[in-house]
Amino acid sequence: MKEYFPTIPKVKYEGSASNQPFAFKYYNPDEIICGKPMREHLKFALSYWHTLCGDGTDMFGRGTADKSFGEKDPMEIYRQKAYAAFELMDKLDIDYFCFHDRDIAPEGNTLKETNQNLTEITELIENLMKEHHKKVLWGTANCFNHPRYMHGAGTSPNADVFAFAAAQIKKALETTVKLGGKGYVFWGGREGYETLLNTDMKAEQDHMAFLMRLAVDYGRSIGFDGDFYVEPKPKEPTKHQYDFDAATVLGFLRKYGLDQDFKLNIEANHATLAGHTFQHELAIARINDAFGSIDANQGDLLLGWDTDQFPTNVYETALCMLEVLKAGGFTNGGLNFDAKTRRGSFTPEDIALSYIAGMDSFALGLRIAVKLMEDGRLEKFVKERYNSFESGIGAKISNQTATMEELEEYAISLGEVSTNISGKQEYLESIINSVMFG
Ligand code: XUL
Ligand code: CO
Repeated sequence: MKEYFPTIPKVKYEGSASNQPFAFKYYNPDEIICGKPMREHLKFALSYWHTLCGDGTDMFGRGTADKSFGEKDPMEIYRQKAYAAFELMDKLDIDYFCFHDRDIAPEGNTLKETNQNLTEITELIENLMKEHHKKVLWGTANCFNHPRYMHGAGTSPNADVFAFAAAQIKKALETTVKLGGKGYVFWGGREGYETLLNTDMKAEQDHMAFLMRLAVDYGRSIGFDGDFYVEPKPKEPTKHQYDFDAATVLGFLRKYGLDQDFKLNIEANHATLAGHTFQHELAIARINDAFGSIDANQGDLLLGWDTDQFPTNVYETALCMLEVLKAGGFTNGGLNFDAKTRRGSFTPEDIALSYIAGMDSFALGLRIAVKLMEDGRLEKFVKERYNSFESGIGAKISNQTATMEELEEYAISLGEVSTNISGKQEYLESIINSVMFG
């Protein structure tokens, strides 16, 4: 059988002392941590688009990596991509993958032809999944690349475009169900506006919600029993995206009665573009029972766009995994590396080294998060910080029986607040360092 990445060996756990580049230093897939194997805590997924399609093209230059696998015919190229994807997942010990419809099969001249292409490659992928024991984390439709989506898809001012988007999502849902995916993502690439001077924001949002309702109803009717996700992102490609951040999306879902079917897919770099920390977005999802899945990457805080870098900042991965543990772990979701190698990291080996770096960073993050929980000082501090709500007037506030009159009377009787205690931010940050570095 043809080998697509002959210079990449099967990557195994060797421990932190290893200096072998193609080895995991911290990710030991079958090691049991808090009652379950690391692979189940982390549920790593390969992103088909970056890994098998992204060629390093940027606004100033053409691709630096060839992902055509020596083929010319579009269908043949995509068949090779599929074989290559499964070889990579095997070598990197990755159990899941995520895809857009257009990542796995090429567009034809008509929608009918495009759908036929997709059906054909889906069958190949289904067989490869069985052979290699791999699973779909989530599927989605690419409703942003084709020129017809210049003004958006579900939010386009053109009803014909809406119909095209619906048709595309219908087929993407069928594909996801056929491949046994437990997640389906809506990411609003171009679902937003460039200027309000030409935009009926209410109509656009009503249409988008209707499209999501149609997708839910259709998905459930064909047996999709997984989670629908919205992936918040504030901007890029549009100036303003309607799925701006976790809180905005929750407001939208509730307004349109979609909150029972949708959870959130939180992406690190999207959080920072919205001016939030990754931890903030995850916490918003968790406290609203909307924690679903994660697009694992990191941005460059000096840049104002989505750089989709492989995550290597362990402080961030630790705080992320702390949120995941607090949320009770993943159910249908997981950690999808929505990340690409830099334009200058153009070799096949770079792909493997980047995944290893990302997986090890999250494995370290998990190990640290567990230690932070076992250490207990952070949790204890936060609990104690609010203990004024456990008795007296505080208990009446927390069980919501206090009245305005009573609170006024109480405040007057106090004279002044004399019990504020320090927030000890610096001390708490030093606890993280001591847990991380011993
Ligand atoms: C774009 C992005 C997408 C979604 C899926 O910023 O994150 O790749 O994850 O459409
Ligand atoms: Co993403």
